[in-house]
Amino acid sequence: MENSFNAENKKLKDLEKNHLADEKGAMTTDQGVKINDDHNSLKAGDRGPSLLEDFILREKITHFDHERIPERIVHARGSAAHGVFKLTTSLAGHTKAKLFTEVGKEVPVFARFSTVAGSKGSTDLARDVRGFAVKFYTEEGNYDLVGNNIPVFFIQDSMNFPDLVHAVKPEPHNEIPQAASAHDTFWDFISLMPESMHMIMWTMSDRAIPRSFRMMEGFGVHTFRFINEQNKSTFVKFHWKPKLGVHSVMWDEAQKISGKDPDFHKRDLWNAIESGDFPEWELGVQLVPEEDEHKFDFDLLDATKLIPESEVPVQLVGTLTLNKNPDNFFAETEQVAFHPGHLLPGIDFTNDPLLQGRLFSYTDTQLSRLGSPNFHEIPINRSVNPVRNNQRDAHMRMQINKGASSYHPNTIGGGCPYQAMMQDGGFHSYEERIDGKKIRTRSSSFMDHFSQARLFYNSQTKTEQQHMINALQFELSKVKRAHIRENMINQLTNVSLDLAKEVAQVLGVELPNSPVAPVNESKPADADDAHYASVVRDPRTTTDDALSIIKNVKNADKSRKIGFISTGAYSSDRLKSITEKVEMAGSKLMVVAPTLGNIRNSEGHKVKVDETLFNTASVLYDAIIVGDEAKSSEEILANSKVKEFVMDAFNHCKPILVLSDATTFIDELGLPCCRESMKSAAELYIDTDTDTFMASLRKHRHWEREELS
Ligand code: HDE
Repeated sequence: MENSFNAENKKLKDLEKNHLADEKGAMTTDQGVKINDDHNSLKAGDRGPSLLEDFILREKITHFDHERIPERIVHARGSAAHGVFKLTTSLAGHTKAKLFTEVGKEVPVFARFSTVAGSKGSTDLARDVRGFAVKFYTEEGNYDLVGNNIPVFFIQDSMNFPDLVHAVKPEPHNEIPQAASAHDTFWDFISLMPESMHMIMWTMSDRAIPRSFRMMEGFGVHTFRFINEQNKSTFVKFHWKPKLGVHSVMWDEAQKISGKDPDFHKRDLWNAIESGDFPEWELGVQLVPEEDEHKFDFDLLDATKLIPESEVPVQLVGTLTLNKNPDNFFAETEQVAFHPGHLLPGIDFTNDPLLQGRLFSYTDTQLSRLGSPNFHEIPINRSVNPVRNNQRDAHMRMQINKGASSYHPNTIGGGCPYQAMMQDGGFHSYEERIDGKKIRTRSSSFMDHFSQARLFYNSQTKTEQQHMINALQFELSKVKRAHIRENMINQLTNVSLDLAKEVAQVLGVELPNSPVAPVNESKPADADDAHYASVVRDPRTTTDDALSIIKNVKNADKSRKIGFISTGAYSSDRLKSITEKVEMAGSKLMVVAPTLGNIRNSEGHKVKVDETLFNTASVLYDAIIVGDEAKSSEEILANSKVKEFVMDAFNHCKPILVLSDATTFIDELGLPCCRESMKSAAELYIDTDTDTFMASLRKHRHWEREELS
């Protein structure tokens, strides 16, 4: 059997090779017949009607007519890359999965990042959760870790998922708005689902507008199980930690990027990999011994909760490196089929009711999206371990199964394929003891909806809290129905009265003096009233620094795009030394000038222009260098595009290096915050020398600037 599979596989590979070779040769029909004329249909006379017998035209148009497949219901817009995973620390004590025990072995992977709400052609910079799905092609079979860049989810039970998605997608009557949660149906649903408040805190934070896929964390979200050789189980939560650190953009910036370059994240990932700047993440695990299942003040099975890193530290155990872009977007990124149920021996599910629903959904959706139960035969979905079973036929079957038996048990096929013993790697579900009534309810251990929302809000810096307030003000002010805005303010009072107050004041909603029980708060039938009230409205304010982006800034000077804005002439000595420093840090300097081609420096040498002031924008750079020793500040800022560049960079708190006379430059800029009392460059966080500029870059942003105006 194995030989026949390998032979088939080889045949397919040869076919693929031939196919590729053919692209360099003569054009053919799908049947391999060489085409002599691909520009004119067959007609009766040179001005006559086209003929039905034109099989070449019919084949071309029929194929074209069927080119699209349904986009994913959620996570439709995505970008992906190939890479490798390498384990650095064995988890053999906890799991028998070779992926997590064979240190140093390179396992091929395919990772896809996505936005959730928008269609395939929507913008990358929507305020949204990002999908972070990784397929590991291991020798024991495919393993998919299908996670997000936020460690919790909106809902606790899969029963609510279609409603959540209907609510966030464009409204059904007019299909507006695209890729945005700022509309009535989303907030109506959220205002009636108190359990969503923790996730809402995350989506209203800067986590929902990442600077790059390469600069976001990933989380498995659910609690999974590891099973070791002795069949002992350990609970596990998975984390991806980006080596470039976690960085985000600002909301105003995100909206502008959406117009200037809706493919910003897609392009960023593609270009980084093409230039050999391979993105990397460390895989982390939080391990909880089975005996400790109930030691937390939340339920490990509740996907709206995380395990604070301050309670269970994340152990780093391996590295993911993405090192190759796909050859074909459709064949790979579009057709890849992830599934949280693609598991390996040594890894198992828990009874998280959100996860349990997903186990059904992902195969089901592939059947309608990819059209056949044979989707595992599409090259990107194939297991590297040979597939042998008695599943047969169906649409688009590629494998040519040989022999007379397609059932088990059999004698005709010599009993093959046979069932693998557990000790030979046969998958064996964890023998969890289950003893319960068949019941349609929510466990009372799932009832605390606000403690972790508060934990998240309280763990943020003032700047981050302000961004969350601004986000809620923006989103909720887009809601037309006043009662939805009111319901939302009531929800927020349970997270923080201060937060609720700040948001309420721009919504024209009156703020209650104390937390208000949200509409539709569902108290589990078995919960005691007093206990329920104390848990749900628990005023504790704990913090965990791991939840803040700003408290953990690192490597912000790496892999950045810095715009050198030129109006024509500058001192080459200065540029050379800046370029050297920027490149040494691992970033890139791009020359932006009024026209493409070359500009001349002050010594008359030609310098290549990368982008023009008209085809790019400040929001597409991480930092800018502007000014010119050969020109006055007045001359430089007379160009309105340059002024716009600087103003945006200033407002988005980006590092700015000014090479000309800074005082006049600032004066000419006419920053609103400095009109009355002229501020110095340092007070405005504008740099005038390269070293301070490089230090600014390492901070990512000068958030202090937000407080100037
Ligand atoms: Fe998904 N989800 N999901 N999801 N999800 C899909 O599967 C679903 C959930 C996630 O790059 C779909 O192939 C249900 C949580 C990612 O191809 C669909 C529920 C998390 C991706 C589906 C959830 C995710 C998907 C759409 C609640 C984080 C993109 C197309 C019970 C842990 C994978 C597809 C890719 C995609 C269903 C909740 C992550 C419809 C029913 C929680 C990253 O099957």
